Amino acid sequence: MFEKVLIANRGEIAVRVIAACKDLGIRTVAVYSEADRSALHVRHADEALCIGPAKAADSYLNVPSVISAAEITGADAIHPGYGFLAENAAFAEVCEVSGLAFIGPPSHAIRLMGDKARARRAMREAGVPILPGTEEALDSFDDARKASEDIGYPLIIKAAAGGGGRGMRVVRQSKDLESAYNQAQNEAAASFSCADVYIEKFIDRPRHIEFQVLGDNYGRVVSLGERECSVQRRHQKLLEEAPSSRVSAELRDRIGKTIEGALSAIGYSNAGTVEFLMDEQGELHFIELNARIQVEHPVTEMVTGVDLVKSQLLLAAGARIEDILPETIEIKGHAIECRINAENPDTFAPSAGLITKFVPPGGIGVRVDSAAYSDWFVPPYYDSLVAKLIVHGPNRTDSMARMRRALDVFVVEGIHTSIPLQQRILADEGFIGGDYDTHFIERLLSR
Ligand code: MV4
Repeated sequence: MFEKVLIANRGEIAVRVIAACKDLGIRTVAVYSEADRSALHVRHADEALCIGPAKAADSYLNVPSVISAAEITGADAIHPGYGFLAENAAFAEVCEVSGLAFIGPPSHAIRLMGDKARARRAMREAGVPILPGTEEALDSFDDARKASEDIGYPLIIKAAAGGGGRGMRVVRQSKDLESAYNQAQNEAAASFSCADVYIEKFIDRPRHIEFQVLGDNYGRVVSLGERECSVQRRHQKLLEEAPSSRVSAELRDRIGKTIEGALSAIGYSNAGTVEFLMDEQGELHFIELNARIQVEHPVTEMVTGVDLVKSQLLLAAGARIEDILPETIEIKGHAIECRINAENPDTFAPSAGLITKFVPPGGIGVRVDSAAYSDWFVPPYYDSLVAKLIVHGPNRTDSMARMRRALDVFVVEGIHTSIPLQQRILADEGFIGGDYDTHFIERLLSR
């Protein structure tokens, strides 16, 4: 096992990774920017090094600074958390050649999944259902025209280097294809320095359902079931739950087996999330694979009892799946996570500032993953997540009741948060009935 792990991240995920290291008796190194001197992850780690100015590009994203910090402190592994360097294949490669274990998938798998068109082909070849569309970047508008004739309308043009919703164009009629194709290409080039785009059949009212996997270095991959992530606003998830009320045990097993085989075939290891869209018929279609631990991983931890971050550390150190996981993964009860963001309640713009009072809820079935505390200043440079509130109960009804109770007593003063919006969601009949899709928040806000 590793002796010392450097956490190349900040906020709640850095605190979460440090906790898993401590549980395993591993020493920890925090890195921080000049804006994060008083951050909680700095206090929790055994050692901490300042790696640069507030701007992420100069600190948390600065590869030479992060690698130097690992070398100076004698760390033998780096955990990237999510965001920042987590899905940077070049960074994973630098770790690999510097003799530092990268706690995540191998760089070749990160690179493959970073190209969404190639990822589609790899998954289709391995038997995972995908939407009709192209499996390579389009070479010309002529290519797009030909593809559109097979796929039909509506269709969606996506950036190959995109993901998470940026650089997409929905096209409903053939007369709009050319301008959409050109716009998508220009946007892709500007946002990702890669103009490659591909086409997919468009699903109008999808549910966003994703499967958690863990893989070892010996070709074994295991599915830990799904999360329902359709409650989102402008591609920012606000609430996630596990399991999904629309996924039967039969569908969970079938898709689980399929992705286990597919990821094993491409040499995937460590943690990953396979994203699907569910259509109106209840069929799942692969769209992307996220090669990292995700924000919403706790809901899977609550219903499976598996510590995913501890598993990442053990797997990266060479453990076998059969030595660290139960023989069969059972889904027990129901879990919900609310992402408590520091945001303006009207514009939803991130709102930095001093938290004058922070009193998180507790009690049976309640977990809070956070790096916030009373008198901490939320810096304006990073994402606006101040806490993840996670509840677990024997079933969805009890889980929702626990979430309402926890939201009601969660005290965050000095800044605005998303708590009032999440209280509205938990009071909504559509949500309570489990009948919602990715347009749910739009409809809620227009009422
Ligand atoms: C789609 C889609 C409909 N059809 N692809 C947005 C995020 C990115 N990961 C994929 N996204 C979508 N892809 C096809 N073929 C609709 C969306 C989409 C969406 C997906 C998940 C969660 C929220 C969403 C909000 C708007 C659009």
